[in-house]
Amino acid sequence: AYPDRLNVGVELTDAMVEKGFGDHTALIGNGRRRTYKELADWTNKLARALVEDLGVRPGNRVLIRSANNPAMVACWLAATKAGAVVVNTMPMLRARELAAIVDKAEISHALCDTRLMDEMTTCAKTSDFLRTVVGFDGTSNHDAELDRLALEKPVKFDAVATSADDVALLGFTSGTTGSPKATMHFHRDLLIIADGYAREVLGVTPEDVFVGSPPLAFTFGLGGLAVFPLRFGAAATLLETASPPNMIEIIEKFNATVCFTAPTAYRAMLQAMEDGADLSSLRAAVSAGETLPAPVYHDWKKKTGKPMLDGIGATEMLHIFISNRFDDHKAACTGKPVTGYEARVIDEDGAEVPRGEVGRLAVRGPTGCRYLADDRQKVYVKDGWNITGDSFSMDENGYLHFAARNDDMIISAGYNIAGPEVEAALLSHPMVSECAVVAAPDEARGAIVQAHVVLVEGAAGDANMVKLLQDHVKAEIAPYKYPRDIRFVDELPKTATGKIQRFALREKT
Ligand code: 3SK
Repeated sequence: AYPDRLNVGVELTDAMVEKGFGDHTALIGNGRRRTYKELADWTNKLARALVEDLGVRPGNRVLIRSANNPAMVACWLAATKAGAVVVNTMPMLRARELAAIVDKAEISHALCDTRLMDEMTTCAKTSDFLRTVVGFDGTSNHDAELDRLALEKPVKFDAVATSADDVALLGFTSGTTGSPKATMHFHRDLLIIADGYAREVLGVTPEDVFVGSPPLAFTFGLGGLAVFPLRFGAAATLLETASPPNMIEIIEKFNATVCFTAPTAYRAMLQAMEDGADLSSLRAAVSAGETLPAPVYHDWKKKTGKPMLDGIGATEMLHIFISNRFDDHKAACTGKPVTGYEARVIDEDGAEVPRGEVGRLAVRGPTGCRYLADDRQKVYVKDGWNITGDSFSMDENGYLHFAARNDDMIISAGYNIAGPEVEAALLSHPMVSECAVVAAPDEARGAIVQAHVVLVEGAAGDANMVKLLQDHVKAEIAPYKYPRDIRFVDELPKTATGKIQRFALREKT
């Protein structure tokens, strides 16, 4: 039960000070530590600057562009207090990708780490919606325009008394097609995921210290590295570059207790433990974003004596809705629904399949999919059930087991990459006549982007061409999406009606 009027920005800051957490550490990052009181004051000053100087009004859509750092969290909370609907975005996005988001979400204001301004200003030149772009100092030196505007403001701000079911956040997901979809989440939803998954499954306490790799721009990261710690008076450590060595350094230095990352990073941490890394402070290792290989689960248990908690979430559902528990976990198993959620495994007609058989995973619960102005809503939500893009089976005891991803999404080292978007980038090169992109299994990354390319006549499919095309994709779209494996072929397998048969390429890999 939540009050009708609720602002999640206030709940995670001023309300925590009122509850007595003012002196507790809230955020650690970029060499600084901030208490809940400091965070409340900082976000109130920023919110004043947004409203009084930049004209942010309730319901305005505000984009934030930054790597994971305390300033990004402060900007998110400040814009939320001002009643804005926030879109958090990743630093890797190029102007074209930002423009698609700006247009879809009708963004009026963009708050951008000054180190990432170039692509933002390029994007602003092409947008009819974007009125204001303002820089903030992601290094926490408070040395940018937004910081200067905030500096002289009083530390009190009358936050907008939003309704619990006002939209607070637009989570973008590129889905299978590469054309971005925005999922709308309410102020209340952000508390539900904390009071559900984080409380019930993780048992978060004020003594916890969080660390992890998912970008705050994804709901996985925003929940795991900001909402969950701040809801319970715990501390969040934020890393701009969350490589396994950097995470290990933070775990050792701050005795981190809860880690959110993908299996690829846990594999590297296991290796580092062999070389002396001390991860004994971790009480909860959450694995999500890609399926947890059984050997990683077993090795972790053997080395640490604690379980690794595999779970599945989705931007559409906001966060993790099926998970293992500390006292109920097994290998190659995603666990059971988080309290409040229900899961079914269904066939094409929506009928439940027999236990043990693979079908489509359908879930419903207190959070769920609401796409912003998108016909794909009808496909994702049927009769109140969210039809995820995953195939699962449910065993006799109600445990869910992942089988496959239904769509063309490639999950590589925790990143979701839409195959068609990479194809579009490749096709924009004059030497490429046709192409198809699929996921190829990979030891280290789980999967990699593999491109099958037909070149224009006379072009040579050699190592130089591989490099040329890889560089081209990196310049067109976020570099992590580039095809690590390129194969030159004479023709692509197609149906009689000319559709490329990607499954035939997958079978070859
Ligand atoms: O698994 C995911 O991709 C995910 C997405 C959003 C929130 C949480 C998770 C684990």
